[in-house]
Amino acid sequence: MYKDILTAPFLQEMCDTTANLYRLGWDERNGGNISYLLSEEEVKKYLDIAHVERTVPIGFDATALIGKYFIVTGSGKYFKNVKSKPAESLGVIRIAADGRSYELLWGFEDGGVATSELPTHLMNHIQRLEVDPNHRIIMHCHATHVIGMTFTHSLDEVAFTKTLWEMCTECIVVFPDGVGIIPWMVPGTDAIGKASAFKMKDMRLVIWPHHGIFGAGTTMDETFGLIETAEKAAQVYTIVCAQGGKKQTITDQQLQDLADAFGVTPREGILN
Ligand code: 2HA
Ligand code: ZN
Repeated sequence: MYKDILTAPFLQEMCDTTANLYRLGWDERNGGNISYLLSEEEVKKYLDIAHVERTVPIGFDATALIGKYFIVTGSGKYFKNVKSKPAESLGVIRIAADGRSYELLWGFEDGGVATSELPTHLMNHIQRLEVDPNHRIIMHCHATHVIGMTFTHSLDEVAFTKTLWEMCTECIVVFPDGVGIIPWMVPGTDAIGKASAFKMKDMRLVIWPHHGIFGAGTTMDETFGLIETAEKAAQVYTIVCAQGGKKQTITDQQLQDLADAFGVTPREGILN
């Protein structure tokens, strides 16, 4: 027989992470979304994979992900409530054989559907899997200080990355690839998905100006930690500006020394 899906580690990770993102103030109302690539072996312990509740159109060609399973947050669902209402707030889906729809195997019990940002999530998964076979997670949230910085700092991604690296010593070690920044665009569209996925080729953090941030990673902890580190740097930047600006900083040579000491390669073109 099947084990109770409410006890599944992947479901508990979704509940814990959405609760944390809410607690930190980064996912007000229905803000934010997460998708987590699961193996068929994991899903089979909890669900009859031959039983499909509903089939839902995706609206673009996700052929590269046919047969892949994800647990995803639902459209319009509040991160505040995921822990108390997992079966309404979350869904386990499989990309259908036509590549243009997904099969709902479990969840969204009040008739809901997957996140409005599904195009960006799936396009990002396709892109990240091409560069990292261990890739699993796409996470989006409205990280407060990162959003704030997109009003006051240049949106040039080289300059933005350099500032974040300067704000906390560990940043260059956590995201040596830097951050990508796309132009302001309407969320929920294929166009914003394509623009984000293009950036995800070279980096695991993509900022949507005046909106939020996307992170990609191999585990929930690692992806959360990536966003958390960028957000912390943006918070320090906010404080530094409020205190009247930098009087001294971590130099480019010191950033390079850090990269050397931790064995990471900083993105080309950022350090002088
Ligand atoms: O799901 O965060 O970008 C709500 C959002 C859309
Ligand atoms: Zn958003």
